[in-house]
Amino acid sequence: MEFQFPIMQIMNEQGCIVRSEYREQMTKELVMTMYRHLIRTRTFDRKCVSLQRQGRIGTYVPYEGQEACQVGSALALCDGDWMFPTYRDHGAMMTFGCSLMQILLYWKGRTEGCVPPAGKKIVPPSVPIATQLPHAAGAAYAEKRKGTKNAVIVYFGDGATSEGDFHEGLNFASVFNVPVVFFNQNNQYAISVPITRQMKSKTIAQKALAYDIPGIRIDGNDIFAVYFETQQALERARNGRGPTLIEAVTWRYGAHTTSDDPSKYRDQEESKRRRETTDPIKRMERFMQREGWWDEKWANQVQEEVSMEIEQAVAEMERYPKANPADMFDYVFAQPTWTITEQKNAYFQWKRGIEG
Ligand SMILES: Cc1ncc(C[n+]2csc(CCOP(=O)(O)OP(=O)(O)O)c2C)c(N)n1
Ligand SMILES: [Mg+2]
Repeated sequence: MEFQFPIMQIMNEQGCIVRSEYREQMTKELVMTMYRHLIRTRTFDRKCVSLQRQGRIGTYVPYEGQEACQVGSALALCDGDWMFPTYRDHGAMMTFGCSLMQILLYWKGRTEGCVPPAGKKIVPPSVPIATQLPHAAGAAYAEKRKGTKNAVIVYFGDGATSEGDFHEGLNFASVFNVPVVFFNQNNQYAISVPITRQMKSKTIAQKALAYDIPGIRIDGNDIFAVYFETQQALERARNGRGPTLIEAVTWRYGAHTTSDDPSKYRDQEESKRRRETTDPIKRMERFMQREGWWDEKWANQVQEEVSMEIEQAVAEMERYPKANPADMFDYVFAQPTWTITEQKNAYFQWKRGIEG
């Protein structure tokens, strides 16, 4: 059976608008806000890779190349909405209001990095693949029962759609008709496994058919397609019209994590070529140039401002009080198991030994 899910674009690779019905909503103000967030997220990501290489944070998960997915979708949210991110979605988290210092603390391995900012419902990143989808469906169900207009967005990768939790999350959301947007970033790899080796379906969007919910396939490097489609999905959710599955087709330029070497499983030329052709930031710059909105001086100033903000956050993270090693054991269960107590005692015995 053939399912037709063409990739929807609003702006093509050359920065031309191909869906004129959206043109009026693309104000200069919105475009400048989007551009600032794109530069901020990319600069932060590069800084984090460098901090990891210097041993100043732990293992890090880069998202470079996927900024339009994360910025565009996060900007479409309202203050009272929920965000359920994965380990690769701190670009979305910072755009929605999580501080850079908080995100740095997380990558430093600190539990404090998981505390959501005041007034924002940003759940700590899920590392176990797809577990956040049923949680998101549950949070959306709670909002529905409370009778609010709040919606939920949940992020996940292409690999996550091969997990049972993906199907359970979509099924619950569909059956209970709850206000959730399932936002898939199809970066075409689950670590080293290309999408063609983990599913026979040609698209992820078509999986929505099984749950009788809208499935939309968009160009994830086109920030306008991401922003407007997410906004419409959220709107449907708020108006009692249930969940949507969005497949945003994208590409990660770098490694899966800082412990991965992508040259072992894919041709590096592909990422190099994509940087020149489909890059979400270059595309936005081409659009701004076409509109006559491009201002080199302003762009330099944006870069300077975000770099300064990032440097300040790094300094703040490095001044943060040292972690208490007992935290590693105390926050696993509400009541510690005997194995954890044994490990804790062994650790402190060893520590006393080396400290004399
Ligand atoms: C339940 C579970 N199984 C396996 C892993 C190991 N693992 C970490 S990331 C990953 C790949 C996920 O790929 P995808 O969903 O496409 O997300 P991406 O990393 O590409 O953003 C795997 C298998 C895990 N974290 N959790
Ligand atoms: Mg993936």
